[in-house]
Amino acid sequence: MDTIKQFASEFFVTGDPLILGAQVSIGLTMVAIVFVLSYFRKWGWLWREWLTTVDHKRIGIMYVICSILMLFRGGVDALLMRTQLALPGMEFLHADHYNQIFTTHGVIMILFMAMPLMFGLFNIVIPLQIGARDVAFPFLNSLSFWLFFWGAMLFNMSFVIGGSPDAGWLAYPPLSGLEGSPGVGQNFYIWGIQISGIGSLMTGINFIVTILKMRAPGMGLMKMPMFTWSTLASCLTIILAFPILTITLFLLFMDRYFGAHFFTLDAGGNPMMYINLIWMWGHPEVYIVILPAFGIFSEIVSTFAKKTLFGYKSMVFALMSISIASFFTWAHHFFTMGSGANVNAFFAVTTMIIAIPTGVKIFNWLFTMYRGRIKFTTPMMWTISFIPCFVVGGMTGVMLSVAPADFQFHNSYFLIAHFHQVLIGGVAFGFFAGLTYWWPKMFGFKLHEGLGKWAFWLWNIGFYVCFMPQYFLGLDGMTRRMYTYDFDMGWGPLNLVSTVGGFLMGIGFLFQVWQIAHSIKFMQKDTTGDPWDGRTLEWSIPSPAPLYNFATVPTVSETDDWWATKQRRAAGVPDAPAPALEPIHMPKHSGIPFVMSFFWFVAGFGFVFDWLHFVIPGLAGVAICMLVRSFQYDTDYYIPVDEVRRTEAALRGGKA
Ligand code: HEM
Ligand SMILES: [Cu+2]
Repeated sequence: MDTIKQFASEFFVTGDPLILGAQVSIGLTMVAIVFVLSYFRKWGWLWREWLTTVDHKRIGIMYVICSILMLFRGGVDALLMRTQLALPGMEFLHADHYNQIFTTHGVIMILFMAMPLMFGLFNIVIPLQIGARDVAFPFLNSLSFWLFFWGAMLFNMSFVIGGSPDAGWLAYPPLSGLEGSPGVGQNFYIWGIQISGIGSLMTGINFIVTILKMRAPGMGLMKMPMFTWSTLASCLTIILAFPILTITLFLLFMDRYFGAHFFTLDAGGNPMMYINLIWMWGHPEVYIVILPAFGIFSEIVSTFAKKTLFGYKSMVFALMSISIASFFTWAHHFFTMGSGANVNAFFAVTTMIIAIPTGVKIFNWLFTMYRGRIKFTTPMMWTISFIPCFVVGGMTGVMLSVAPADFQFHNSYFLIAHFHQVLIGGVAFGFFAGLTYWWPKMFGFKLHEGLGKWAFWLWNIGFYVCFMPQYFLGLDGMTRRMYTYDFDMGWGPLNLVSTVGGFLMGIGFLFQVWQIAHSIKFMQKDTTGDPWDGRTLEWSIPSPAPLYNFATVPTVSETDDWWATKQRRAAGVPDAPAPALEPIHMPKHSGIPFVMSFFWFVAGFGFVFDWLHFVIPGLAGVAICMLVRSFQYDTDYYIPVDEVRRTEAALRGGKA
C-alpha cells in the first residue's frame, strides 16, 4: 500500500489549488468530449472523416485547431507569469513553479503554437495556390500531423504526470542534465520535441517536393505566388535546421540516460557545445516561422491595395537570402560566452546584414500600398500594424547585435521585449492575418469583421502596453527568468503596466474565440469562392474547396493568374474552353499514421519514465505499422467523371 502511495505521489503532479483546479478541469473536459462523442454517436465519423484523412485541407484544419488550443495554454502560462511579476515581492507563484511556466510557455508558443499554425496554413493554402490536388505525399503529411499531435500531447502531459520541465525553452545543460534536473520533466521535453520535430522535418520535405513538382502547367518558379515562395524558403530552412535539433536532443538524451559526457563539465564534455548546437537550429527556427508570415503579408498587401506586389524579384531574393543568412548568425545569442573579439565581430556583422533584405521587403510592402485603393479589412489591418511593429522590433534586434552593447542587454528584459516584438508583432500577427484571410476558403464563410477589429485593437494596444515598458526595465537591470524582485529596485510601476497590457492581449484572444464562435453561427455563406476579390488560384474555385480541389487542372500564364483571368473576363475576352473532365486520381484514407504516431507516444512515454515495458511495445508497434504499410498496394482510387460533374454542378449552383 505504502509503495503505491509513494509511487502515486511521485507519478502525479500534486501541489497548490491552482494546479489542482487546472488538472480537474482538464479531466472534466476530456470526460465531456468522450460523452458528447458517444452521445451523438460521432466516434465513427471522427475516425473516418478526420483521424484517418489524408486530405491536406482537413489536416490543415486540425493543425489550426490544435494551435489555437496551444495558444490558449501558452497564453495562460504568460498571464500567470505576468500576474506574479505585477507587484514587487508577489507570492502568487513559487520560484520552482515560475521556472516550469516560462519553460512550457516558451516551448509551447514556438513549437506547439507557431509551428502548427504555420503548417496549418501551408496545408490549407499551398496546394490550392499552385493548382495541385493535394501535397506530394499525402500519407506522409498525415503522419507529420499525428507525430506533431502525439508529441505535443506527451509534452503537455508533464503538467499532470511526472512534472514539467523547468530548464528554459532551450534546456541548456548542465541545468538540463541529470544532475541539474533529476526529475522526468526534462525527459518529457526531449521526447515531446523529438517526436513532433520528426514530423516537422517530414513536412518540410513534403512541401518542398509539392512546390517544386506539382505546380500547375505554366506556373514557372518566377510566377509563383509570394506565399508559396515564402513556404519554400521556410521549408528549405526546416530541412537544413531540424536535423541539428534531432541530433542535439539525441546527444542530450545520451547524456541523461547513459551517462555520456557530451555536454557535462567533466570527462571531456562541454556545455557550450550544446549551446552552439541548439542555436544552430534555434536561430534558423525563428526564421522558419517568420518567413511564411512575410509571404502572408505580401499576399494581403497586394490583394487589399489592389495592386501587383511591388518588387517581386527582390522579394524572392530577400526571402532566399534571409533563409541562407539565418544559418550564420547563431552565436549572437551568446556573445558573452567569451569566444573573443573576432568571432563576435563575425556574428555581429552577419546579424546586421539580415537587416538589409528585411528592409527591402518593408519598402516593397510600402510601395505596394503607395497610391493603392486600400481596403481596411481585418487581415489588412493586421498587416499594416505589423510594419511599424516589426521595424522597431528589428531595430532593437540590431541594437542587440552590437556585440559590446550586448554585454549589457544580454538576458535582460530588453531581450524579452525584443523577441516578443518580432514574435507577436511579426509571427503571431502574420498568422492571425493569414487565418482571417484564408478562413473563407477553409469554411465557406468569412469571420465577423467587427469582432475581429476588437481583437485587433486589443492585441495591438495590449502589445505596446505590455512590452514597451520591458525595454526600460531591461535597461534598468531587470533580468529575464526572474520570479520576483524587491520593492527597492523600483521596477514595480513599469511591471504593473506591463501586466495590464498582457491582460489586454488576453481579452483580445477572447474576442478571437468569440469571433470564431459567432461567425460559425451567424455568418452568411460565401457563394462566390472569392470574397476578397483575390489574385491567386485558390480564389478561382468554390469554398470550401471540393475534395479534389480543381475539376480540371488550370493552366497558368501570369503571376497573379486569377486576377488576370478576371481582367480578361471583364474586358469581354471569352475563357479558353475548359478541357474535358477526366477521372481524378486520389489517395485513400489510412489509419496507420494515427496508430503509428500513437505508438511513438507510447514509446516516448516509456523513455520518459525509463520503463522498458512501454518502450518495447511502443517501438514494436511503430515497426509493425511500417511493415503493414509497406505491403499495402491498394492506396489510391479514381473519382469518376460523373461524380466530379455532379459535385461541380452542386458547388457552382447549377452551371457546371
Ligand atoms: C500574450 C502574449 C505574451 C505574453 C504576455 C508573454 C509573456 C512572457 C513572459 C512573462 C515570459 C517570461 C520572461 C521571463 O521571466 O524570463 C516569456 C518568455 C518567453 N516567451 Fe512569451 N509571452 C507572450 C507571447 C509569446 C509568443 C506569441 C511567443 C512565441 C511565438 C512567446 C515566446 C516566448 C519565449 C521563447 C520565452 C522564453 C522562455 C524562456 O525563457 O525559456 N511568447 N513570455
Ligand atoms: Cu538568433
